[in-house]
Amino acid sequence: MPKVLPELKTHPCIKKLETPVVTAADLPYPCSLVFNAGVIKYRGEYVMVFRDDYGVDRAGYENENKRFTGTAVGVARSKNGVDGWVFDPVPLIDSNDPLKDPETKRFYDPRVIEIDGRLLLCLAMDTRHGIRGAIAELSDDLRSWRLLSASVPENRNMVLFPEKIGGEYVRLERPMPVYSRGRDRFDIWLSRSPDLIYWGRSELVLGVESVPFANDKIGPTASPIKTEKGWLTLIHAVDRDDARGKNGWEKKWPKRYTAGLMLLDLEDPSKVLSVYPEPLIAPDTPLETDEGFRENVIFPCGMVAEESGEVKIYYGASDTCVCLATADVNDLLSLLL
Ligand code: BMA
Repeated sequence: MPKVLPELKTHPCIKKLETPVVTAADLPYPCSLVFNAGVIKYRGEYVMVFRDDYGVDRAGYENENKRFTGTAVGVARSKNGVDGWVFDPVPLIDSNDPLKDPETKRFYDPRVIEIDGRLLLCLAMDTRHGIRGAIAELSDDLRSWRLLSASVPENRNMVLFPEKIGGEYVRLERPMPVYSRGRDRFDIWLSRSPDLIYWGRSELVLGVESVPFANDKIGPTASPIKTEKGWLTLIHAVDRDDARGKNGWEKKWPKRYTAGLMLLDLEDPSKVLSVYPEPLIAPDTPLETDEGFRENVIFPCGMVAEESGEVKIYYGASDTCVCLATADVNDLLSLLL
């Protein structure tokens, strides 16, 4: 597609794997697009929890105005976090499940984390009365789940810090205040909870105006990584230009998604210590700019810190497949100190 301006580049400390780690063809059940995946290391394996939109192909979408018939959340495991993903035979959650609560339309964009031996999922939850941010618990065998809490609308992009801070669970989140801001101007907030159910003491963390490469909205991406200097925290950032036209399968899609980086205070993570003023990961490979459902979308939901210092960043590319980028933790920190 034509070059998207202003030009934004991936920082040289980031290495992108050339081929996606998971594509739609890999799944053992219906899948048109597989993307936005949370990943953790769990019991000696890498566990991926991903989003699967299914029910239409590009020709049906573009020529016959058909739309996706469902959204599922699925689980896969791998020994090395790169290849050899083994998929559970059925999705964990399916929007066409006849037993689901009819108020809920679908769950998507999963983030997964282990806290004190409990496996927790953050999910976006579309309901008949608005978009909610949900927190759920996953069973040890990754085959079942139960909802613990869901926010009032409109909120999504929740991520949990990987441990309690000051005795409380803490999450980053992104409410969507459409009335007061006049248009998309959405920021990153934080809330605390004694039990993962009751959430409060909410505070603004970062406003969209503090991110020079965003003019629309920002949001949390993956659970932050603890370092001696602070919580290493990825964000997603959206710049919008309504003059942008046809994009991927869409007749018109004016937004570009990049990933950015910030450092939060260890003891009080509502305090921002530093924001890197340029994108960390921008859409700049052919797979990210010229192929896929919505081009120019980098949407990370998973970050794994290896003992070697390598940080694995899993991101949805073009809302189409799951890709992996890596960086050294010290290179990332040096952008922020
Ligand atoms: C956001 C979410 C994401 C998606 C992104 C780009 O609003 O819906 O799931 O990846 O848009 O389309």
